[in-house]
Amino acid sequence: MILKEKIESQLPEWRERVKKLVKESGEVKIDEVTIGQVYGGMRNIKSLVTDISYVDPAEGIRFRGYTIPELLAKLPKPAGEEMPYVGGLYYLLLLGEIPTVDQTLSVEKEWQVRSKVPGYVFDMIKAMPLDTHPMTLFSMAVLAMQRESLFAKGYSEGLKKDRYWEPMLEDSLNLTAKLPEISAFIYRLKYKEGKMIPSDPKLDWGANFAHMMGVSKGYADLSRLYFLLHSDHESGNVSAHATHLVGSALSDIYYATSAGLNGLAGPLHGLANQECLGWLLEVFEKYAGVPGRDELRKFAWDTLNSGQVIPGYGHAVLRKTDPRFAAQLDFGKKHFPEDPVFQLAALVYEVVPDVLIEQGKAKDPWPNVDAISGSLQYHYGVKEFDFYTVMFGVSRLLGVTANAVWARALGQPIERPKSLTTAMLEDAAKKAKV
Ligand code: NMX
Ligand code: MLT
Repeated sequence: MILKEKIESQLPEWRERVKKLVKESGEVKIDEVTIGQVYGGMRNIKSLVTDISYVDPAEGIRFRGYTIPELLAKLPKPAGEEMPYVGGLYYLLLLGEIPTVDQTLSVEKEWQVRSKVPGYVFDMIKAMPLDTHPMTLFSMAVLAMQRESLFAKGYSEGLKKDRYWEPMLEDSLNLTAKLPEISAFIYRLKYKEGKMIPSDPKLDWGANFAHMMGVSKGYADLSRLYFLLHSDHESGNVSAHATHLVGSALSDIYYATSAGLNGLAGPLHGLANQECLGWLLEVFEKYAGVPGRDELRKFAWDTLNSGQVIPGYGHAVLRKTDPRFAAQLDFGKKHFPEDPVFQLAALVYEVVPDVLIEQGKAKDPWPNVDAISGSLQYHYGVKEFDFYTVMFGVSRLLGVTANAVWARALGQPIERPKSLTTAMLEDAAKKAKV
């Protein structure tokens, strides 16, 4: 398999590079930690490492060194389509190289042959109450497949540590291959009376998701874009960090990614995209359509004054418009500029940053990825917004599994930061003042 062969050939150099760095420069300081950071969600403490993506506060995400516009231009695309194959993105995330068409198709093929979802997963989902949140069903489905883990099997049979990454890669491919069908199954079960659309093996991973969702033409391109944009955002975000933390205990990919999905389900993280559309629709309903700027300003202030956040705005790292937001804005402007909910999301972008600046609390008044994604889904008729975080999860598992393979390959240790008591911090504060 090309992914395995290529990782195998890259590994000696990577292992040597990391070993040398730690041996020769392990004591070099890269950061200092303040009391504010310890009490403030560890914001901006430089304590994690990943080579798969990097978020620059002023520029936004680069995947393996490439910006989003670069990736949209360079990654291979299905004939006649606008957005790249997701298989090509996964190749890039895992290997750091832009693939050729053949290399891209080899990942798509790997996924296709591994795509059969065990029947017990569907039985379990069907056995749950219908009002269970789709993220709960999705995370349970991933966890249920833990019995399939080749890493867990290899570990229990005494696999050598330097080979751990191999079953981790197998598990990652086996898991990611099944995500389109599992997620579309949850959607159709909950919202389309359980009428399933069988998978079409002729379609690429992203288009097959769109097909199984039962959504019209154009949605395959949006799905591929969505899966690319949400895949990775360096390693400190809740879903990536939770996955890494759990994986660091040598828990397998199913345990680790299910944990990551549970973090993604929080309203300050992935669930914000469902809340964003809810907020937009509240505005829409109140003003019976797209309001004027002053009305929108007032609505935003009312939200803030009632103690709520404006979903989709602000970010822990970014200090400018999220380029993932910009890519989706461009998509909407190109394909459906007249759509009123999309127009509202675009108008919010013109009005809300000034409101947040005036309020003076949010460090980043600009939109993040979630501020607009729901309005694009809504346009294609995917209006059940509590499903949106599942799509975020499908995409995020691409990034976190690629990270997990490399964490094993480089033998990253169990995570265990140190905690202090408040009295110790008070003591440190007193000493600092002397
Ligand atoms: N609306 C209102 N207040 C805000 C917003 C916002 N959109 N963003 C930040 N603030 C407030 C924040 O609640 C905090 O208030 P307080 O001091 O009273 O606790 C203050 O501004 C300072 O927060 P920041 O340091 O700017 O933000 P932080 O890094 O703590 O949190 C987010 C980042 C993203 C959690 C925060 O901006 C937020 O809650 N945004 C809305 C929810 C959202 O869009 N989440 C999606 C994140 C992206 N994702 O895909 O996961
Ligand atoms: C993400 O994509 O995970 C979000 O933007 C949150 C983050 O990066 O902190």
